Amino acid sequence: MPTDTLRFPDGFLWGAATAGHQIEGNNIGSNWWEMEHRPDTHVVEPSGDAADSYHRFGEDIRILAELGMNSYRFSIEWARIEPERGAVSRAELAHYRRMIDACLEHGVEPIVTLMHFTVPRWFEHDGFWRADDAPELFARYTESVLPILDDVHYVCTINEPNIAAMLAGGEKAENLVAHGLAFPDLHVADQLLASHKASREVLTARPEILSGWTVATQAFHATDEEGSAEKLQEYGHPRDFWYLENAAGDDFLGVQAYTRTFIGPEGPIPVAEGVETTLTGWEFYPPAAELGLRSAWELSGQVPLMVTENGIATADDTRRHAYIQGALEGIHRAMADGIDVRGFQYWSLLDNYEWASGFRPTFGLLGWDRETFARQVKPSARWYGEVARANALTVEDADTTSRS
Ligand code: GCO
Repeated sequence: MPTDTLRFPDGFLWGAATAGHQIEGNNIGSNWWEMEHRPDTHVVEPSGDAADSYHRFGEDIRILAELGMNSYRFSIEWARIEPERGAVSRAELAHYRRMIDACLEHGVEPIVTLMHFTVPRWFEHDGFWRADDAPELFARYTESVLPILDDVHYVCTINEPNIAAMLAGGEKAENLVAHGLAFPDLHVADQLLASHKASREVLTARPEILSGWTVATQAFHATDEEGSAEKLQEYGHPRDFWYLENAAGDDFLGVQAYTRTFIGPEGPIPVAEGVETTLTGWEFYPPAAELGLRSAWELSGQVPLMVTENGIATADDTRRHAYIQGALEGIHRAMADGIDVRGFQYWSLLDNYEWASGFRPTFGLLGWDRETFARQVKPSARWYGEVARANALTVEDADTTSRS
């Protein structure tokens, strides 16, 4: 089969993403831990020890680097840094500094997320994002973290504020995308934006840091029916576009994309019969990242972008390879059209705790033994690491494929 090579720019950040609560284990001070253990909880299982990455981060970062990646996106748990209102743990700050150091020692660019869905219990009890002082509290937390950010260049303030606002609107976090997204709590959306801005303001004390938030893009497609295009705007704006527009002026914007959503005149349509779906029930749709980038670039007024999450939950690792291949081809097309994309962070480095769905949807490049936590490198991880090392992707020749 004739092949072609798609080159990526020097310094392109090839990595994988994780979130503290989903991999660390025993994040007991967080609102999610508390919720997981309520008698009436809707989550299928608690996070427990998760992947024990709180203790095994050194090994995880070493494997990532040895595979060929040059960046790692991970999050700091606010609940560990500030377990009680106003009480900052120096030991936990030192823990996350060790993670940053582990990255630097391996030549890995650390991409640090400050808030990936979970917040301290006390923050939720004191009014959550609805509390008047929420932006101030988030800024104060950012100030606590500031001293450990030496040599960090990318900080994601708030992960998926759009999903966070929908969760706050009462949605149960059970596979939002597959069943249509709840209407967001607009007050929470405003509070998240204010918190993001307040955090960015604090981060300006370190001019070497580029900061932004990361948005879940949905690659909406209108059906041919009358009214679908209008519905797409009405549905998409408060759930997706508003967050991209409000990234205007930020240093960068994270795009997180997995699948697409069809919109008919009445709203979102479930995935059609016979279409390949993943373990989360989402359509297998590799161009999602490209479409997210195009939408983010346009709506933000050309803020530099990074794919901060893109991936697939599957038990068939060959589909992961195919998904990443397709996604990267699309990202390359977007870049060839002049869109500034700084990097690609596959979701996720490890099989992890997929929130209310528990451990069943496996997104990881690495698996791990449920008894011993021993890491297992999947073939897709070795292949992806080689792409990263080469800074180039081999594709079937354009003549023999339907690349357009
Ligand atoms: C999110 C988060 C991740 C998820 C991932 C797969 O998008 O919900 O950023 O925590 O695990 O997106 O659903």
